[in-house]
Parts: sequence; structure tokens; C-alpha cells
Amino acid sequence: MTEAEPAATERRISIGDLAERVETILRRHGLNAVQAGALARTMVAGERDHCKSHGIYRIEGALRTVAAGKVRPDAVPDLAEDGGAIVRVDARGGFANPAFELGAPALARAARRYGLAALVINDCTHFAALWPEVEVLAGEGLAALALCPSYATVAPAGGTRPLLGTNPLAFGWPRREGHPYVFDFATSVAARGEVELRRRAGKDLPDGWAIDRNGEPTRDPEAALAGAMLPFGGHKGSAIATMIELLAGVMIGDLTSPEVLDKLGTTTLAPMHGELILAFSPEHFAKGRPGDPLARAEMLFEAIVGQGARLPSQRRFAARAVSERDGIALSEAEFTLLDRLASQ
Ligand code: NDP
Ligand code: PYC
Repeated sequence: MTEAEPAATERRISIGDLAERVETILRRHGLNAVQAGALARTMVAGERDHCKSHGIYRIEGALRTVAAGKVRPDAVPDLAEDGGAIVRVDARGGFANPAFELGAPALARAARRYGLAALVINDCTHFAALWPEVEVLAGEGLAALALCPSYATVAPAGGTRPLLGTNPLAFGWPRREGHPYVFDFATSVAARGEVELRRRAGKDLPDGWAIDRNGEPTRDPEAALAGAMLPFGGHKGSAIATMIELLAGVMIGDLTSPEVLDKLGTTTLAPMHGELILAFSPEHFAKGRPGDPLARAEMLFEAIVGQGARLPSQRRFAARAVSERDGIALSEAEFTLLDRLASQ
């Protein structure tokens, strides 16, 4: 099967039609236009780029979180811009996505002015991938880093119990031609959403992803969800995940992953915490130094690809091109899910 040819059990839907269907579902379940629009754009971008762990499968989790009263469906985020290098958005108990959409232009302005600026998002619920955010900033000619905690589901390297979050880290670098250089990953071996998707599909996990309640290695997704996931790269991923707790939790005066789990009491709802996004102007940093930073970056990318390696996000951009041309492929089960949610 090629990307362009959906399996017999799949049908394609245009990006616009899927966005409309998802937004309608979210509105029907009580989200205001600001929340529903931003969530629909993020989930549909996940489907469009074939990032299934943060696509429409997240609709039910978001709605469960709303129904449990843990996120405000009517929140309108609030931007505080004082002309300095730190831009703040209070998500007011809503989702992170509309808060980012509100803060991103102010962050880009501040980064262009100072060379380096930060967007601090507080009091948000976060279920999403971070690449859409760094991609927006790279599209503005800025390098960007986005990071946030999650809830305690990952054991520190050498530990046996959940403490750290799956704490994603995304980076974007602008390119004059084509798509930016972007990577985005959990600091656990895989995102928790991947484990959940394997549980639903009745598939075992690869070795090295998780330990069970007794701290023993397991390939059983149920046992992994009840136990703990493992950080990627052993002590290195563990330290990076801890750094994210410090910078995007403690430093911005928001919750760390263990605090999120204490407050929420479950991992079946989307976690509430803060997020930190840093934006850098390569031109500012390279001022007075030899060479054009964007041109020099291209030489590095060419050398990577020249060895037969691929750039991160290349798979995603290829999937996007297919979705833009032919529509997004969804399974019949996914269409049934959308129909069910639209009529509930
Ligand atoms: P993956 O391991 O699937 O992918 C990580 C990154 O590595 C992607 O940018 C991917 O690009 C790139 N990549 C993969 N294989 C290669 C390769 N062979 N060569 C070069 N680059 C490669 O990510 P995770 O499962 O760790 O995370 C998935 C998503 O989950 C992320 O978007 C993350 O933000 C999200 N997440 C969100 C959380 C939250 O709390 N909100 C928590 C944890 C994760 P490509 O896509 O092109 O394959
Ligand atoms: O996939 O690990 C994950 C995740 C946690 C919160 C949102 N996504």
C-alpha cells in the first residue's frame, strides 16, 4: 500500500471537511468558538500529517476532560504584552492551543525586537503535539523551542515508579525554501498516546518502552499503562525530561508532572499545566559574524541527507502532501466515531 492509496477499509475526506466536522463536534459538546476552532485545527493537522497519536483519537479525551469539569470549554485566553521579551498568556483554564494562537504573533514581534523572546502559557490543558507551534514560528523566520510537562507516567532512569511526564520537546528552524527543519518528540521512549493506540489495536510494545507496577520490563500495553514508561536514552532522556519540569513547570510558576497527577487524580483526562515557548532570531544572533545562518544551516541539512539519512518531519511533510492532494485517509471505524460524536 502506498500513502496515496488508502486500504479497502479507508476513505478519504478533505482537510477542510474534516476540520469542519471536528469543530462542529466540539461546539456541540459545549466548547466556545475560540476553543473549538483551535482544537480542531490541531487535531486535523495531526491527521493530515499522519500523526495519529495526536489526531482525532484525542477528541474523546478532550470531551471527557470537559465533561469532568477539568477544563473550561468557554475560556477566552488573555494576553499580557508589556513590550519586554517575556510574553504571557493566561489560558484561563482552557486548552493550550487557543492560548498559543493568541500569543504567537506577540512572541514573534518580541523575538524580532530582542533576538530572543519567550511565550509563557499558564493554566492550560494540553493534549497536543508541539510541532504545529514551532512550525508557525519557523514560518515567521524564527528558530523555536517548545516544551511542556505532562503528568507523572514515566520513571526516572534507574527508578521504578512514574514521576516525570512524557514531556515533549519540539524545535523548529526556518528555511527559505520549502518546509522548515522541525523535530518534536516525547522525552519518554514513545508518547503515551502510542501505547494507548497499541493497546486498542491489541499489539505488544517493543522492548524497552515500559515497566510494570513491580518495576519489571513489560511489553503488555495494559501493564505499561498501569506501571511506568521509560525515558528515551536512559539517563540522558531522564535529565532532559527533568529540565522540562524545571523550565516549563517550576520556573513559570505552573505545575510539574507529579503535581498534575496529584491534582487530576487520573491519566484518563488531558493534563493541566503550563507551557514554555522560546523564539530566536538567527539574524540577531549571527549579527557581525561571518556567513548567513540560514544558508549555513542548509549546508548542514544537505550533508545529513547526503549520507542517506532523512530529516525529521520529512515523513510528516510527505504525508501532508498526500493529504493536501487526495484528502485525509480515515478508517471506517474513525468515520463511525465522528458520526457517533456528532449525534451525541
Ligand atoms: P516520534 O518518535 O514518532 O517522532 C519524533 C520525531 O522524530 C519526529 O519529528 C519525527 O519526524 C522524527 N523522526 C522519526 N524517525 C526519524 C528518522 N528515522 N530520522 C529522522 N527523524 C525521525 O515521536 P513521539 O512518539 O516521541 O511523540 C509523538 C508526538 O507526541 C509529538 O508530536 C509530541 O509533541 C507529542 N506528545 C505530546 C505530549 C503532551 O503532553 N502534549 C506528551 C508527549 C508527546 P516524522 O514525524 O517526520 O517521522
Ligand atoms: O502522548 O504522552 C502523550 C501525551 C500526554 C499528554 C498528551 N499527550
